[in-house]
Amino acid sequence: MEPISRRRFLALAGSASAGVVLASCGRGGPRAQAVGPGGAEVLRVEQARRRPGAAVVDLALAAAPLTVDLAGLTAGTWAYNEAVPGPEVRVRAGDVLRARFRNQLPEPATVHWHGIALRNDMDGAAGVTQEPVPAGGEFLYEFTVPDPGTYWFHPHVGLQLDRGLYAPLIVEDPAEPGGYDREVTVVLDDWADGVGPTPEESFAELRAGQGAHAQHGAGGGPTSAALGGPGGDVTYPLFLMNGRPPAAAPVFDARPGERLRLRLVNAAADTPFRVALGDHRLTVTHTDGFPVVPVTVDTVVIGMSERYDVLVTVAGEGTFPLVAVAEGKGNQAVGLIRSGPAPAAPPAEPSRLAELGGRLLGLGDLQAADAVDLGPGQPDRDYRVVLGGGDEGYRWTINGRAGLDGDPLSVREGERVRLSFENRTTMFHPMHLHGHTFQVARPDGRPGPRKDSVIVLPDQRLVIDVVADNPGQWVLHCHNVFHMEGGMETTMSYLR
Ligand SMILES: [Cu+2]
Repeated sequence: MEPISRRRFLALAGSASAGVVLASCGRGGPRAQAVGPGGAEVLRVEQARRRPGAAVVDLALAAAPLTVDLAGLTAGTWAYNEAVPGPEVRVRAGDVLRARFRNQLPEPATVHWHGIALRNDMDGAAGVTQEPVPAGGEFLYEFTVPDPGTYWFHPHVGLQLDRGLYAPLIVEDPAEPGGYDREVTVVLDDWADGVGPTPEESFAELRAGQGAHAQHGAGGGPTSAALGGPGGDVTYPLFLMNGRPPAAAPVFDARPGERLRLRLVNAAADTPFRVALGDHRLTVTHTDGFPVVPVTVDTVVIGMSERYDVLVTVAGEGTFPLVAVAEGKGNQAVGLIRSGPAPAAPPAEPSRLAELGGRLLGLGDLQAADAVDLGPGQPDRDYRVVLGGGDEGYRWTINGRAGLDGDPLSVREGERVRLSFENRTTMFHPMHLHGHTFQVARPDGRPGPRKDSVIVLPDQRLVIDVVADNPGQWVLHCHNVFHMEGGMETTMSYLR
């Protein structure tokens, strides 16, 4: 089957009312058609998701320049609705989210609803599912939100995610089993905007071989044992929790003995975080929105774009540091859980928390809850996805090709598709598939977790299965935004 290049796709999508692209399937063979973002299949699946009488949640969302105060440092950035993070959006599973997006930035932008199994034409992937919204323009995103869990949204144009453009999207479960008294959303970010180089300057440095990557490429940079290599490529002056640096750490009030559900979101561009709570253990209940068999650990490393929901039982009265150390980098973001009449002062040296060196959650500790287990099955298609590059000119590749002009991974609706990642680079890559929640294969044969983003370690081979039940054109990419901009992206392309 002849692959469809992105440019050809866009050219043809614009001329076909249903967004359908024709691709010839070799001389004399049957013709295959790619399912366009607004294709009939996409609309059929959206119709099947939509329940009669579903609530519609309206959201006015503006992206615009903003000046923020970071504990006395004044920084210019770009943000949603004049806040970093942007507004926490809450809907219930089954609701329709209708977001009127106004782009008041000086350049084109989109909104990508990360992790949501939504209709393809609302995915916000610039150049794949829509043309970016021009400066001064508007776009109406309207889609059914099918699955409960912790999600987030951000732009899908260039390096914009590295600005302040991110916000949590919490999808409540109408059948929530509960088991906690209070929720706390914790959004982590690496920050240089307005106080360091722009994302474009950092990227140019990386391309020129002057960045952190060149240093660790020479063997002299910091590494993380948990990640088998460096934590990232860019040095950031600040790490933020809910938009605040450690000197203005956010305070989360609680009561002794309460059970808290912490919804941890890593919205950073280039930084994994190791999270721990002083004097507490963490019971992991969900990752990337989907439930797992609960497992209790001391600390978790969260790759870029991943989410972990953890339960903690507040030990008593006191102020407990919630620490997110930039893994392999060293600085940290900090918050405080305050219970009872304790002062909101951070204990000394939170980075020395014993929990940070305690039992670390491994991917192999996670098992899908029965309700979301795909079950055993032989794949209808099995693709190797070789992750390469990172050396000359900061070019990153999938199956030897950089960028969306490479061969897509063709699938058909209803198939079970296996992707076998092989990481041939010296860095970890948090690989993210749009529009689906895949299942990670465990070597022991037990059902691995359902996720939409998964860390693939250097030299690792990691296998995921995905049920192709959401037709369209879906980006598969590394969620280090510099790696993605350097070429580590492709598409999973539905054919009919
Ligand atoms: Cu990467």
